[in-house]
Amino acid sequence: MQRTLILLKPDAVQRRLVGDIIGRFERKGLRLVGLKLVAATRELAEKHYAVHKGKPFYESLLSFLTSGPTVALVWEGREAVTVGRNLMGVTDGAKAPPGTVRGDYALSVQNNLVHGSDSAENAAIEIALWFKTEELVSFTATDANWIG
Ligand code: D4T
Repeated sequence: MQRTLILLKPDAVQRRLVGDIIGRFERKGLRLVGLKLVAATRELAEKHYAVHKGKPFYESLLSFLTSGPTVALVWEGREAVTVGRNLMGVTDGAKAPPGTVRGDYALSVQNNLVHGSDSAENAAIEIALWFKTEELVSFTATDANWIG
């Protein structure tokens, strides 16, 4: 069983796509164990995107992530990291295949609606960055035998 951090970035909230995107993760069978609306501070955005510090798009990326509310989600399930990345599609919305969030709704590289952890190790770090332990609620899904 794995957990992943998924962010619905400010463009997803502004474009009223929150319900649609959450629905995709729910219907796939992942369990929602954390959910909140966050006005990301510069400090939080810097920590989240620390790996990109120094890159040409870094400042613009920070401005984007701090420009409005972000929905932070933690999903749990089998291969949750890979499943999350597959539901999102590749970074560049223009190249993401139809059927994925970015493939269906994004054209941009920066304004690509969602973030998803890229490894179980990074998921643990990112979840700790966005959530306090007591904000995560683990539960047994009543349909677990059907979904696996
Ligand atoms: P995130 O981290 O948001 O899930 O996106 P990806 O994992 O798909 O992509 P990434 O880490 O390579 O990039 C993080 C973030 O930076 C934006 N970006 C990226 C950008 O604005 N310009 C660029 O040239 C690149 C490569 C998009 C996502």
